[in-house]
Amino acid sequence: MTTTDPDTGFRALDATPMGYGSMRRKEDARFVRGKGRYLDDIVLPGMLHAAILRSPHAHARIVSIDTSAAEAHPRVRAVITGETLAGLGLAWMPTLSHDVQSVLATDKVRFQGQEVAFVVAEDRYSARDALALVDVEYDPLPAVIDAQHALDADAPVIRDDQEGRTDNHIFDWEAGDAAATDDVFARADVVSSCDMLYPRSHPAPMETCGSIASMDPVSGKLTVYTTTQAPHAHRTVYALVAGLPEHKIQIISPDIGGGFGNKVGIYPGYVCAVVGSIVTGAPVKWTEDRSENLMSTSFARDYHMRGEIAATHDGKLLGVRVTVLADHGAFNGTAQPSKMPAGLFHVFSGSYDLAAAHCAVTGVYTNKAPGGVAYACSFRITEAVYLIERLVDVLAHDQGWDPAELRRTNLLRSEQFPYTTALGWEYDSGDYPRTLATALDMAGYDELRAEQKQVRSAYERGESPMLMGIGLSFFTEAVGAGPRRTMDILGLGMADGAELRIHPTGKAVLRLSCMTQGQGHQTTFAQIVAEELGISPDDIEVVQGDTDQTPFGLGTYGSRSTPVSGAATAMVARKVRDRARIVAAAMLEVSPDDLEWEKGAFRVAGDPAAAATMNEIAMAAHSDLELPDDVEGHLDATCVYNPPNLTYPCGAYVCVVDVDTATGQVKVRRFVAVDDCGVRINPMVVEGQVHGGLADGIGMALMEVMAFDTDGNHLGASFMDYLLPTAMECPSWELGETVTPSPHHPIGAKGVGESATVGSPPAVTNAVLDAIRVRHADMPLTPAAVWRAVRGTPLRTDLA
Ligand code: MCN
Ligand code: CUN
Repeated sequence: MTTTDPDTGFRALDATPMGYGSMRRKEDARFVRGKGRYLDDIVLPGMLHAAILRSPHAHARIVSIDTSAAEAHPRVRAVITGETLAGLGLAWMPTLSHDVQSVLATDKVRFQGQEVAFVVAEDRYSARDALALVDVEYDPLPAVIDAQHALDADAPVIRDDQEGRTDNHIFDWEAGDAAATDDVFARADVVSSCDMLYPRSHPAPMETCGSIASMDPVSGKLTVYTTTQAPHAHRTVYALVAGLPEHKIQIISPDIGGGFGNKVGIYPGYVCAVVGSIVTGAPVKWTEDRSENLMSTSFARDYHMRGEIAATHDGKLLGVRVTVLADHGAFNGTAQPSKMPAGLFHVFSGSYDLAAAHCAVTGVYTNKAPGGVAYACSFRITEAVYLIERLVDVLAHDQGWDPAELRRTNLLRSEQFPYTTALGWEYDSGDYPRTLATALDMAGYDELRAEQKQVRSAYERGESPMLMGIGLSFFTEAVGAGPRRTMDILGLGMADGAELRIHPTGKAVLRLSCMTQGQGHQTTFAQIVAEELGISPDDIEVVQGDTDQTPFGLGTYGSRSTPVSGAATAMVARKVRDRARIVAAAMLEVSPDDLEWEKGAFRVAGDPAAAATMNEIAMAAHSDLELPDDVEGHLDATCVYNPPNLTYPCGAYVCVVDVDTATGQVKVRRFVAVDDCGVRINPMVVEGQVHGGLADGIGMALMEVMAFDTDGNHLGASFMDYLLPTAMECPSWELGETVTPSPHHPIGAKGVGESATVGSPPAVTNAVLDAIRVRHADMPLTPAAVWRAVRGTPLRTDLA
């Protein structure tokens, strides 16, 4: 149970802990004073500004592009088109999924908002003005907007840039044992099935994406300031694309105003900024505006799923079968481990002990923006958890079973861990029944059901339009990709480096490859070192986001920072501690084996007065103290951590809603969330992560959708149309916890950054559908969708 202040709802703070515990975030001293340093705060001498001309059509052939009027603009310094780039071999770039993506269109445009021309000017306004002077003649083509028709025989072929292509099919991929699963279904007493759409959405970080590229013509060094969650991965991709060695490329990620997956990929604007800098000989800055962000840089989800669940008469779950149609947009640019085109979707057997499971995923091209997977998804686990948690509720609905009881009797039991699922994942640890019981207790489940009955009677008597719903979800997350043996991105194995240096005065600097976007790494990674070495977190500086200053590693996404970089941090601190033991032994003139570690100092066993503190050891390590021959001086270490397995956090969520059947309006009355992410480094930061993710879930379930009309016009390109949840829609969260440490992680921690985004959408959806007793309706359950569902005519919200 957490120590939450009952009046404020916030966790009570500990004094600055010498290790784990709730302490205020070190970075907030800057952020709350407006002293963050974001991309927009960086101004380089002579910097030029760029803007991108985008396609108004979802699908059209480019007949001609006339740039002469734009070039004649007095403040324009360069106009770059696909033709310019083709001359440099840069008109197309590799995507994260072994496809290519157009940087600036040469032949066709394939989605509304696609990049067509890049204008570099002396100021931002002139660059924007000059866009209107570029004259593009288009020959519009019919567009493929509904993924369910992408494979129709008469569907227009989107990717005719690929030789011999006659359709919009990208891949077929499957996981699990099809025959065993069919067998289980043949033997089952009851089967429920359901078609469901996890609609296209957007990460929508507060800061949009951008880049400042500066190519030094003398040294030949390219410096790129950019909003990236993965600086080292970006550098390697630039190296491969531009043919420059890594040491001639420096990627600097300044403060990031939210990433949520939106800042994993490399966008055409980034590449154009580099070319712009080469062409003009000056630094070039490109930043997208809100509409460009929503229309062009990444999307999330867009999975059309058909799921089936099999069970016995008495409610024992047996198996799950699913087929997925994945809408990947015009270029296959989704980010996930290379060998898994549907990411980690195949954890969809969830938190239950199933005999068999199978999925078949088909990816298709449509005339929509590329770059899927982003938005706190743990590589598609959002979709997987939604699928199974909706299916369990559909089954309960069909059989008249209680959804809490159905979950309780089928959850994995703690003695089954480590547990290998029917799909081959090895879950590391968990106490699922206790986690669920904690949530149901906190919610007062039985009393809620009793109240719901009364509310429904009043509704049925015609006294009130209101209904009440109780929605559950139980999720298992899989975070911390690697191991590198099974997981890579573009051939780069998913291990992370860490470097730790203790200065002579005992202060420390920790250098990491991961990149904070708001998660508080400056604080929490310092706390890991503090816990291991007994140095105050205030005395440990965490350096991230500059490839010249940090070791190689794949970056922050899929909640992998704590599982991978966090493990690297603990391991490197332990290496330093081992070195410190040798130094302390020399100081105290005893054998290293005679020393006992007590946080912050080594003491001589049996003579507690004889001790050396970390501060003293640090100074001695840099002094003239004589050390054994094979021991170098100083106090530092490096480490590369290759995770042996993912970590598997879990959680049980209970959402209570009030639904007005007259208006379709849903109010989330209560939300109980019990998360288990193993050992918590900074419980306050963990709760902040959970709060954010729960709000995301309300957004997804009730309001967020990237809708298109049949011509492919994007209907959500501003925050007036693409609705994000605010504090107004959120209740005061009620959080709880269980702690089952990860057995293979050096400090027992599991990632948590996406848990709530993964776990909350099905809880909210299940609550609304529970209220109105409707078997299924797709998210977002907007007032219109709820109103229609109540009246038996469901609405497809992603198409207009
Ligand atoms: N933490 C902890 N104890 C644990 C687990 C985590 O104290 N047992 C702390 C960590 O030290 C870290 C934070 O919680 O400060 C999140 O850790 P982790 O779960 O490792 O996730 P990452 O740091 O890798 O963050 C990535 C994750 C992802 S993938 C998305 S998307 C997302 C999310 O984080 N984007 C965010 N949360 C976000 N929060 C903010 N404010 N902004 C974003 O862009
Ligand atoms: Cu999938 S969004 Mo986060 O992994 O950067």
